[in-house]
Amino acid sequence: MALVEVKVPDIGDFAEVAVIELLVKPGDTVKAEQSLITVESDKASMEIPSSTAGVVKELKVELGDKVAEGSVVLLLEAEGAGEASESSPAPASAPAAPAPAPAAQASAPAPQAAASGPVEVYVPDIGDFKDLAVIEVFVQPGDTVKVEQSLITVESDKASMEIPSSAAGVVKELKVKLGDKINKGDLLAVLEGAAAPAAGAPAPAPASAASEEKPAAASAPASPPQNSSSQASPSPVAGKAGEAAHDPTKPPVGLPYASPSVRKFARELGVPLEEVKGSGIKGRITQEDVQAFTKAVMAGTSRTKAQGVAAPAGGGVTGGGELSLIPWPKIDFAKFGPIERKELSRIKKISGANLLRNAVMIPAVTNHDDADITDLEAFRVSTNKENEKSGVKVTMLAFLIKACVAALKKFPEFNSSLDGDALIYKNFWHIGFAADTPNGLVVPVIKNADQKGVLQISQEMGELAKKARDGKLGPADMSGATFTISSLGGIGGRYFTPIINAPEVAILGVCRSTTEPVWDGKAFQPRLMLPLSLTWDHRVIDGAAAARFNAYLGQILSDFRRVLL
Ligand code: CAO
Repeated sequence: MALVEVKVPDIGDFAEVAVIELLVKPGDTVKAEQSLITVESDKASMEIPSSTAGVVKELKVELGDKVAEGSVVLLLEAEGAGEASESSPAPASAPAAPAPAPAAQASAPAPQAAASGPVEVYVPDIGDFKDLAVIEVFVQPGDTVKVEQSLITVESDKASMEIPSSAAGVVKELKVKLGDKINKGDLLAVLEGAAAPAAGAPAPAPASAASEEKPAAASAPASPPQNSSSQASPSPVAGKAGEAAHDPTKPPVGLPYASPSVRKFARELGVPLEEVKGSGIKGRITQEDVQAFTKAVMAGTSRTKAQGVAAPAGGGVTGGGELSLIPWPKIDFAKFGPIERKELSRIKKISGANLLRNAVMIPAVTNHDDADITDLEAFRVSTNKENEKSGVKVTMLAFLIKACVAALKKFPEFNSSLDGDALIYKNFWHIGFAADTPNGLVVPVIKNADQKGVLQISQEMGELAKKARDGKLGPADMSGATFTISSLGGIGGRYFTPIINAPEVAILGVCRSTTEPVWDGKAFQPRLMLPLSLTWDHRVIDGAAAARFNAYLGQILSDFRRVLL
């Protein structure tokens, strides 16, 4: 066993960065690449990993210390001498820090002076980072942006930062989408009527920097929470977060402020980071804070905003205490046959956390019913024949959206959301529809469906479904839904139990219609029947209202003229 000094690796042009988190202590066993400390500048936050595996002997830094490239972080009793040479800086695998990208060296292409034509915005110098994933897109074509306004957030497993615009203007074209991997010099956007600063692009800002005008996060496949820097002066680290530091009645102060790994941890648990109070330096949210928050919510002593109504004191999901579940089975499947391990897609990870929260937190019930769509289907087919040349195909889902709006207007509590002990009734009808994509489920939203005809809804749905499949949906396309429809009609099946897309309070599942013998009082008639599955939140809706909603929906679908009434 050799004693090695683990040093701060090449962190680009950062002269001094503050140690804001110690992730290990003497006696801990660490793996190579395991994060040891988190450092932060005004441009980015990043975790410094260990250059080698071993046992921590002595920490050489304290919270608040300023470190630079080559500073000794800790002494490690390395596993297997020779693996790491003493006193050597961290290997290339150590996180490269984003270079601060001073204006003069930033934008990859030639600097642009005040311009009247299109201006291209490129990814500035982000140090040695390669292939950073785009996790948030803040703007869309048509938006007006200012110089330095954040356009996207990028993230690796060790750092996160926001990439600002090098120019002001109107976004003509966005060249990146969620999930893309970007590198220095990549084209980000084309602006029109832009005036770029001659000096070039501003430096990437940390994701933690407070950014203005954030789009609302989509609900089901929500944009991952992002952190935010508190501008408060440093304060000593608070004690361990033993208790839930959460009060949903108080407005959040700033945006969540946490390291990339903590934000990832919160996302995996479906914890709304903006509701967690940080106990770290400058109010930074630590992993313990997220754990304490989760414990408190599960124990019923605290609640998230999405939960709305408080669980009775001491009466959590299991009626008191934590969810006393047995541990998840850990099985070595390779013992039974050949296996292959594949990471879940980003969309699956994010939507999975949301689905789990919604499934566990909402007392949901599903009513099944059938609607006679014989005449409606005949009308749809003839409309499509008449409109063949228009290129717009009218789908059953478009009729369903229109029918649901009528039902939501008649039963407004289905178009509401819980807010503590109150209901928010929404006087707008934005209908989400689940879309299956190669990367997972997303829920684009048809806005103001009450003001649109079936043809327009069909056209918009086609465009949104294509955007979804191409991975080009922005947060604005997926936010604001008041009710969701999940249609498996094009695939098959009879009935299913969809999970409510919180903070909505109901969702309609639709399966494949089949011709069935229906008794008309004298004889069986062949009728085309559409299976409906309505899942509803029992805190807001009761069984009778749900049965009435389905019955009314069935009436509309069997005679669509009722929509006019
Ligand atoms: N009964 C019978 N046939 C149906 C039907 C129904 N309820 N709904 C659609 N169809 C038919 C359509 O008419 C179309 O037939 P033609 O090609 O002959 O015209 C075919 O099925 C394919 O329809 P579609 O699925 O492409 O179109 P859509 O408007 O019904 O749905 C969309 C669009 C985006 C919702 C769909 O493609 C999709 O992604 N569905 C999956 C949603 C999902 O995964 N939900 C589960 C969520 S829980 O995990």
